[in-house]
Amino acid sequence: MKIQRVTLREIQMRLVAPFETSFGRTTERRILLIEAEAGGVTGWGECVAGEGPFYSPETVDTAWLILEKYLWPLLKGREFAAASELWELLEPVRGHNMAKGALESALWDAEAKQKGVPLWRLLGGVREEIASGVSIGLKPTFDELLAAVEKELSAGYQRIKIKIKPGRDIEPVERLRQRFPSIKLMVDANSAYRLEDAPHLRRLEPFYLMMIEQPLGWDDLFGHAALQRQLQTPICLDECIRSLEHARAAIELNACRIINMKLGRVGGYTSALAVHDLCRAHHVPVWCGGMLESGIGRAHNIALSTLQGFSLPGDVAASRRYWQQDIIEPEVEITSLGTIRLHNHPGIGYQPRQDLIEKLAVRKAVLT
Ligand code: OSB
Ligand code: MG
Repeated sequence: MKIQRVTLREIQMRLVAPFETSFGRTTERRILLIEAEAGGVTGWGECVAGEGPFYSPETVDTAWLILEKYLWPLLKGREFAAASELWELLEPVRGHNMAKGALESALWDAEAKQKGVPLWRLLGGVREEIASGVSIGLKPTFDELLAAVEKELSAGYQRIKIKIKPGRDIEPVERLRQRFPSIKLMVDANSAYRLEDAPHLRRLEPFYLMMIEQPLGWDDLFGHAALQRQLQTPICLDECIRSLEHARAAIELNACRIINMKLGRVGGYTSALAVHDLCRAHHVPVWCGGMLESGIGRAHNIALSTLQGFSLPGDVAASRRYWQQDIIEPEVEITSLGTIRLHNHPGIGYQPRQDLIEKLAVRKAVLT
C-alpha cells in the first residue's frame, strides 16, 4: 500500500448541549478529520485532541502542525504492506499520540476497505454488539443531573458515569445511589483531586461505585498507586495511560484495576492492541472511552470495542446524544438493550457524508 494523498480538514460542530468536566466546558467542537487515499480506496480518521490543552497537552492546532510538518513526511512515498506497520514508521516523532492515531486509524480503515472486510474483523474483534454506557457532564443542579440520568436509563444505556469535582461529588453520588440502588454507576474526576484528598474520596466507598476514573494528576501513576492502597473502589486510569509502557507500569504498581482505552490517547490501533493484549494477560478489564467524537471517531471506537478484552460498557453512545446531525450515514444508534450493533460493511462501516463535511470545514490542507 502507498498513500497517494492525505486531506486534513477542521470542521466545527456545536454539541446539542454543553459538556462540562472538572477541566472545563465544551459547547462547540473543533474536529480535525483525516481523509487518506491509498491503493484506490479512501480511509477516514478523526483526531480526538481538544480545543485547548486541558485534557492532555495536545490540541487541534498542535495536531494539525505535527501532521503536516512531521508525520506526513514520514509516510510520504513509503510502501507498506499493512496499517500495522505505521506505528513504527511514526516512531521518530515523540508523543503527539492523537495526531498519530488520527492518521494511523484512517489507514486501518483504508486497509479494511481494500480487503473488503469490516475494520472490526481486521482488528480481531469478537463482538457483533457492544455494550454502551454514557458519560454525563457536571450539571448546575442535582435535579438536572437526575433528569439526565433518568433520560439515559430509559433510553437503555447500561451504565452511568457522572463527572465529579471537589464540592460536587459526595452528595450527588449519595443521592443518585439512593434513587437508583442497582444501576452500574461510576464517576470520573479528570484529575481534580490530590493524594491528600484520599480521606475525602473514601467517603465514596459506601456507594459501591464500579470505579473512580482518573482522580489524581494526569501524569501521576505513583499517586494513583498510593491512593488505590487506601481505596476498595477500583481506580480506572484514563489520562495516565498513553502507551504500552504506561499500562505496564500502572499494572505493576497497582495504580489501577481497570483501564479506559482511547484510540487517540495511545496513538492508534497498533498501540491500542498492545495495551489491550497486556491488560488481557493481566486480567485487567478494559473499556472504550469517548472524546465527544463525530461519527468518524465514534465508528472507530465501536470497532475497537469489539475486542475480547473490552468487557465493561464503554462511553461510546448514540450520535444523537451529541449532534443535531452527525457526519456519517447511518448515524450511530443504540438498541433498547443499550447496545450498538456492528455493521458488516468494509472498513469503519459508516459512510462519511462528504457534502456535509465539506460544508462544515473551516480549514483544509491537501498533502501529496
Ligand atoms: O475523561 O472520559 C473523559 C470527554 C472529553 C474529554 C475527556 C473525557 C470525556 C468524556 C465524554 O467523559 C465521553 C463521551 O461521551 O464522548
Ligand atoms: Mg475520563
